[in-house]
Amino acid sequence: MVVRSCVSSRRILSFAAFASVYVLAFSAPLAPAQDAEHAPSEQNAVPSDVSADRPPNVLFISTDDLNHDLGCFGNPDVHTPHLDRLARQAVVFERAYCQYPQCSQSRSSMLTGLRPDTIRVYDLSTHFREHVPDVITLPQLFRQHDYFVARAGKIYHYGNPGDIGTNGLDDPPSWDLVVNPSGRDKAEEHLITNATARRGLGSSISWLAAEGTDEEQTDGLVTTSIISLMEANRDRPFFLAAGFFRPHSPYVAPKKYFDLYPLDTISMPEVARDDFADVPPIALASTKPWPWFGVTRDEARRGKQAYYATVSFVDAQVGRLLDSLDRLGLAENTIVVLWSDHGYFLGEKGLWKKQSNFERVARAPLIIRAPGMTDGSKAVGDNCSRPVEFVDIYPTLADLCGLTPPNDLAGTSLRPLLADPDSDWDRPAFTQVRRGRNVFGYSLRTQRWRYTEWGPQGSEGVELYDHETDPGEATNLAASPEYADQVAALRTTLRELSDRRPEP
Ligand SMILES: [Ca+2]
Repeated sequence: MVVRSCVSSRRILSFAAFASVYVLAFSAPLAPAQDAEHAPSEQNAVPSDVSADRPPNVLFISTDDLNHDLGCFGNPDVHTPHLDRLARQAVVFERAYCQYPQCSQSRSSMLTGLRPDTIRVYDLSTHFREHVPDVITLPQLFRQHDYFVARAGKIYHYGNPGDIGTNGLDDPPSWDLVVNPSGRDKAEEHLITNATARRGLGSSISWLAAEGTDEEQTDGLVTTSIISLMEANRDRPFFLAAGFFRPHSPYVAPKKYFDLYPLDTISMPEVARDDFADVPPIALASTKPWPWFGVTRDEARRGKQAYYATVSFVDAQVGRLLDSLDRLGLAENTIVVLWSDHGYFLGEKGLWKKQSNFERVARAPLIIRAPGMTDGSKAVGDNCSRPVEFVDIYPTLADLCGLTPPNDLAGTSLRPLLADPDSDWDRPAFTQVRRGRNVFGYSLRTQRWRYTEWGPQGSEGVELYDHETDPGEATNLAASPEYADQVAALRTTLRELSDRRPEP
């Protein structure tokens, strides 16, 4: 079994890859070549000599298509002990929202700190520098301040799994060094069961309970790479981005993670057709065939089982990263951010995947552990219920590290909520999605309400859901006279954003 990895950087002096063992050699300073089995043990861990006044490091953990079905977000059925551990040491943002519920649009927005309408990224192929060529991205800002900045795996968009092992739709000015691992999941795609045979693996419901170890999977290699980079750069400020490809389809993970979810414990939610009687058809346009992309109930259960297996696999990789921060004495001076580019349906409402404006897709995990701010404060382990946006991540990290960000960022620092998750907060969250060439749905989330308009001035439909009484968004209240005042107020706020969309 040959595991392949591509590394490129102006700072690299040497690169070596050997069959069966994944080895990286980095410069400045040179890291000892090693693999996961030969990583330093607790006994020979290097004691911390991190100065208290050194700017904090950032460990940025990105997941693909990870939804809220996690222990730390209140789902006891999904086995995520390491994310739960991180959550107990961090602030969990229960209401964090993507700006666009698809990979490239969400990632481009978050990493530039600008909304999709500003960077004009509405599809998977447009690079944000086509419209904002001189933008300073989040990692680029850290490079400008003499951090060592590197990624392994998917941070900007990649076709997943098609582009695994390549640079994908990367942004070279963002990085000092990049690592593009490719593991068994990629090499053994022929073993995957695809229940949606007409779909490519990236848009499929498909699964594989894989042979072999975590470290042979692409995401295991991402983890090993980031651990090596931590070790090599522990003596200077770093921004390291671990970009996991799972739980995005195909749902591939080592067998032991499937064993956590016996199939007879996996059920599918009942689908009520009348749930959609009050929903504009355009809101559902990404979900054909309905329900569940046309698979059988049993196939849907297997898909859900496999998705959860990949979640637990990614969770274990997060655990390896957190353990390494501890072992290297870096935890006390490293901000840890975990996020997912958007949420994900697993059969609720008969829907699967993303590209909608429903809560389950607009909402995605965001966890921030900020040493020195949350430790010892009442914020530690608290959940924050204020609506926040992924464009807030950029100004937050700049703020926490004392860096001056560009002055035109769309978001705001979450520092007040990290200090006290119950702080007053009146900012709403916006999510948008495009249908066809130029019809948009804009959605606004406040602490209580979700309000969505499709087409110009809502001409293709309007939705209003009361999350105090209807977290599953079963009843569209937009046409109810008793909510007219509420709709009017939310509409005004929504259109402050949607009316600014530039001409195509
Ligand atoms: Ca994604």
